[in-house]
Parts: sequence; C-alpha cells; structure tokens
Amino acid sequence: MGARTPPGPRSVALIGPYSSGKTTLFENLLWAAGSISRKGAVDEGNSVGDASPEARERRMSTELNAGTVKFMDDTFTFLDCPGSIELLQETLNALVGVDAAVVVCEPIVDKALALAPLMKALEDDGVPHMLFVNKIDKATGSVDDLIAALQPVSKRPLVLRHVPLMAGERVTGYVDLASERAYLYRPGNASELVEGPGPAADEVTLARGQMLEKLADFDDALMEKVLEEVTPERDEVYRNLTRDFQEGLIVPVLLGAALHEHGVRRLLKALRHEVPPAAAAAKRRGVAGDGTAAQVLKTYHSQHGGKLSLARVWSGTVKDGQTLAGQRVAGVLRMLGQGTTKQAEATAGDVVALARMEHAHTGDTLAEAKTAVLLRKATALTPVYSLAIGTAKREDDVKLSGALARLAEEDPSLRYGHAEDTHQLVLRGQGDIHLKVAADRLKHKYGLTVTTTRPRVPYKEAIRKGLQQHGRFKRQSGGHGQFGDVHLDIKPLPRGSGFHFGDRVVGGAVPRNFIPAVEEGVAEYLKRGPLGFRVVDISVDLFDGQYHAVDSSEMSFKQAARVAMTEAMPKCEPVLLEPILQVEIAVPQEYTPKANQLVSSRRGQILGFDARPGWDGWDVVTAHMPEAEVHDMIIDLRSLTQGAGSYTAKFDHLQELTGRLADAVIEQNRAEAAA
Ligand SMILES: Nc1nc2c(ncn2[C@@H]2O[C@H](COP(=O)(O)OP(=O)(O)OP(=O)(O)O)[C@@H](O)[C@H]2O)c(=O)[nH]1
Ligand SMILES: [Mg+2]
Repeated sequence: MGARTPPGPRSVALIGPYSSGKTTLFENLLWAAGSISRKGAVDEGNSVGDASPEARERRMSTELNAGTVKFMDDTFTFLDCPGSIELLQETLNALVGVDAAVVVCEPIVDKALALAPLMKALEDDGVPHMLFVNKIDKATGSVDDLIAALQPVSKRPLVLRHVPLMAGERVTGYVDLASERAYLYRPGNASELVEGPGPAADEVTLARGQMLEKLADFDDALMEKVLEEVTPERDEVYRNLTRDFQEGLIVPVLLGAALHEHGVRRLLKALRHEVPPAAAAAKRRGVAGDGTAAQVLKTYHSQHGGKLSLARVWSGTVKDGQTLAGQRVAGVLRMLGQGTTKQAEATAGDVVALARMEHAHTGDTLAEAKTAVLLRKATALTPVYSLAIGTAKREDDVKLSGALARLAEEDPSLRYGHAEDTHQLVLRGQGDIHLKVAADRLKHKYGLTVTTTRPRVPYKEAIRKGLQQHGRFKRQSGGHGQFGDVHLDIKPLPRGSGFHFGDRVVGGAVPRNFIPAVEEGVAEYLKRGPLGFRVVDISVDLFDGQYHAVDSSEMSFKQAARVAMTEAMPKCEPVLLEPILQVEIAVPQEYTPKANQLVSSRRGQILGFDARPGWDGWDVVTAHMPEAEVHDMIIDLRSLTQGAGSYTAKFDHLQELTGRLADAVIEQNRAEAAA
C-alpha cells in the first residue's frame, strides 16, 4: 500500500458483553505491540488490566483499564471497558473520547442480544465500530449462523472479513477475504501465511462475493463490477472497507482468540489502517476551534498518586504545568494499566492521565480558553437498584461521606444520599454487583467496613374515619404547674393531600400564642402514627380548649395536643399506605409477554405498552408497581432478557395495603424499632 504518513495518536475502546475477553484482548494487544515484556492473564490474576483487588477477586473488570502502545509508527490508547451491564456507565463515558470501538463478543448465538445496548450507543453517537468475534477456539456453530443472529442487533450491515479454516470441529486459521490470503493460527505467535484456502475455496469465493455485494451498496463503481462479475482490485476493496467503516456504513467482523493471540495482530493492523485520524472524532463531537481542549473520560482516585483525570485531547497541546479550566495540570501521564509514564505534552488524539485536577469531573471539558464551549457528556444512567449502607463504627461516618463523594466522582452512575423518611443512607446504582463493588472499594481504598442491607420502603399511614377528641395535660409539681387543654377535630383527607392544620377556636378559649404549639404537637405525633409510620392525608382542626393564666405554656399545649392524638388515632381506623411507582420497562419485543408476567407476579398493574422510541423492535411496558416489589426487579428482568431489559421508575401515588402483607410490614417495622 506504499508509504504512509502516520495519522497521529488515536484511541480505541474495547467494549462488549460480560466476560467476552476484552481484558484478555487488551493484554494481548499490549503484548503484540511490544509494550509489555511479560504477558499475563486474567485467570492467573496477573494481567495489566483488572489490577484492583475488587477486579482480581471477581476475575472481572470493575472499571476502565487504559493502555497506550506504540505499534510500528502509530500510537494507540486502548480503553478496556468492563462488560457487566451494571458497569455500562464506564463504557458510555469512554465512548465520548474514542476514534473507534472494537466490540468483543463470543461466538454464541444465544448471547447476541447482550450486544444490543452497546450497538445502540455506538449508533447513536456515530462511533465507527467493528466486531471481534473472540474465543473462536471454542466456537461450535457456523459463522454464518452467528452473523445471522448478530445482525438484528445492528442497524448497519455486518460484513464478515474472515472465513475460518477448520480441521474437523476445530478452527485452525482463517482466510482474509480482502487480501484472499490464508493464515494458520500459531499459539503465542503471529499467524502463518499458507498456500491457498484449500478445501475452503468454495466457501471463500461465496463469502467474498457476499462481502463485495454489501460494500457495493455504498459504491456505484464497485456495484458495476459486481454486476458484471469483474473482480475488483485488492486496493479498491480495502479502500471501500476503510471508508465504509470510518463513515459508519458497515460493521466489519473479524475473528480471533485473544487468549491464544489468534487474530490479534490482524486486528492491530486493521485498526492501524482503518481507524480514522483524531480530527474525525473531534468533528463528530462538535469540537470547535483549535485552542487546547481535552475532556475527562474517567476519574481515578489512586491510593498513592492522588487524583488522575483520564482525558482525551481534542485540540491543541496539553502541557505539564499548563492551566486548563482554571486548574494547573500537575503532570501529563501516559497510562499502562496501573503504571504511568510522565510525558511533556499530549496532542489531539492522545488519551492521557492529567494529575491533580481537583475540580475536574468525569465528562468535563478542560479547555485553555475561558470561553470554550462545553462538550457533551455521556448520558448518566438512572439508578435501578439501591442498598442501604451503614458503617460498623460510628466514627467512620464522616470518613464515609468523603469516600462516597470520591467513588461517585469516579463513577457517575453511582449515587448516594439520605432517604428522607427512613433516615437511611442509600447507595443507588445499576445492580447488586455494581453496589457491592463500590462497597469493596470503600474497604480496599478507604479502609471502611460497611454493611449493606435492603433499603426500607417509605410506607405511610392514613385514617379511614374521623373523630373529635379532647386532650388535657396537667402537672402540679411544687411551684407553678403546667396546664393545656384542647379539643381536636380529626378527619381523613383524600390521597395526596398531606397534612392540614386548622384553627376554629372562638372567643380566645385557647390564646393565639399557644396555637402554633398545638400544631407542632400534632405534627410531631404524626411522624409516627399508631401503625408506626408517618401519617398523611389528614386534617386536624383545633376547635376548642381551655387555659390557665399562670400554668399554661407552649409546652403544655403541645403536650395536650399529643395526648389527644395518641388517644384518638388508634380509633380512627388507621390503614397502611404503600408507595406505588410508575414503571417503564424496556425490552426487546419478543420479551414483552415476559415483562408483562414479571409485572403481574410482583403485584403490578399494567397500564399499556408501546414501541420504544428510537429502538427498533423494542417495547416499553408501562405499569404501576409497589416500590417494595421494584427493589430487586432488575435482577429478574435481566435474567429474563439476556441482560438487555431495563426500566425507569418514578413515584406515582400511595395506595392502601391491607391483609397479611400489611401485617407483615407493620410487624417488621415494630421489630426494627424495638431492636
Ligand atoms: N477459550 C478462550 N477463552 C478466552 C479467550 N479470551 C478470553 N478468554 C477467557 O474468558 C474469560 C474472560 O476473559 P476476560 O478477558 O476477563 O473478559 P472480559 O471481557 O474482559 O470480561 P469483563 O471485563 O469482566 O466483562 C477468561 O477466563 C479468559 O481466559 C479466548 O480467546 N479463548
Ligand atoms: Mg475485562
């Protein structure tokens, strides 16, 4: 292909479903590029990526691994994203700053749907992407069946670029359909070029024809050749493959087995020739001007190195000591897993860690000019799962809030806050693994041992019947005593009314200045009604009372109100209210009946379903569901839908809960209060 000018640094995200082999591929890419002198493995706990204790323990990626390599004359930063759907935010954040993405998947038809959320994100953002079908050493079915299963999750046509060479059931190599060369895999080495495709010749001809037909859809000259059965020049094929990939018209499909280095060099070469230069991504993201600008893709709080902001340089040159977004850059570092190397500067296309940018958050634009346009951040996922967290030691509480702030800075999909009604500190995120990883980080990084429990549901209570009640508070102890006397009119209000206090006192039976104290006494009582929960939808009017010129005080009227409430409320037919959420469950259409079943099995009421806007072949099921039932619904929803289903929820109304379920709630609340 002749001499080429290196297009400058570029960055590529490795994304894909859980356990598809991204970190293994990352390791082998670093190895093949000569950036590491010893090759590790995820299963041996010595890979460059996944070095944190949380990741090593689980044998899974728990956050983004970054590594910059020089391969021949090109610089690439690979961003190895965790695959768990619960850690999707890391992928979304990384995709903001890459020139292309490699979607790593397994050759398993039944796992195709797991790619759907990723492909959608790539398509929405226009990120050029290719598929790397990994673990080809373990493939059982045919590649054609696999492509047929994968195609529905991609809007763009999948273009198979390799045909596997087989020895019986085993894949031994591949034929590259563009170059028409055959290679045999050699474990731990570059594949060996061999003579012709041998017995696979017919298959190769067929597959190559299919590839050319797909490319011809985007190129008239090629179409003519295909129709006239003229074999196009190799260069023309490469040109089309490159352009169509860069413009997001096609999704090339490559095969390999990262663990055995199969197809890894082939992938590196494809990236080298085909990933567009940095300017294309800058244009796609709307970067304007050429003043220095970078954007934070990930924030790390390392135990020793302090805060690191992994940033994509969009334009200009980032230099050590420079001021960006009003902060001094205290180091430009190239990353290789946990390792960092100091650089003097970084230019467009580089992804580097900037040290000690204390006020920079993930997604932030770091520009030199104060007037710089802020670049779009990744979508922040809304929480679908929560846990109440507490410290074992009280004195750790202050430390905990500081540590949580840092965790949330590292991962914008992690939220936390005090729940108003239940007084619990609640951690919210994308699932049980997500939150448990956060809890582990608190332990490993900050030395905090926390407990995690199912959060309490903010039940309320109301009354079904009103009544009038007299209450008197009287004490005579030595000097002057205390005297308050009230008559209250208690009535239920419609749902959603809250608490209303009224004053109908005539003729100064209760002096004006004591009336607020009566209201306060009532309000305090209502924090915990006869069933043990906050009372709502109630009106309490003060309509009569008595006072004593010397002994009456605010305190005594407040007490009198409490006496009246305590006496009256159990007689007002108290009833438990449970919060009902409006839930929108998004699933691929074929799972809509399962989503409906899930709603019904969790005491939900289906309100309807509709096509999911912007998602071909997906539905949104809308339902009312008790908050208590939504708590762990995501776990079932994901297991029913190959991980693809998701939901959003918001409070809708309170609804009476009676019978055995209500008794159990009241009983448990009493037990907890007594404990
Ligand atoms: N047979 C085979 N196994 C592989 C291959 N690549 C990875 N694996 C294994 O697949 C498992 C998962 O590999 P990882 O590299 O951790 O996968 P990942 O995609 O990074 O996983 P997450 O980041 O947790 O989503 C490990 O046990 C690897 O050894 C491969 O090419 N062939
Ligand atoms: Mg990984």
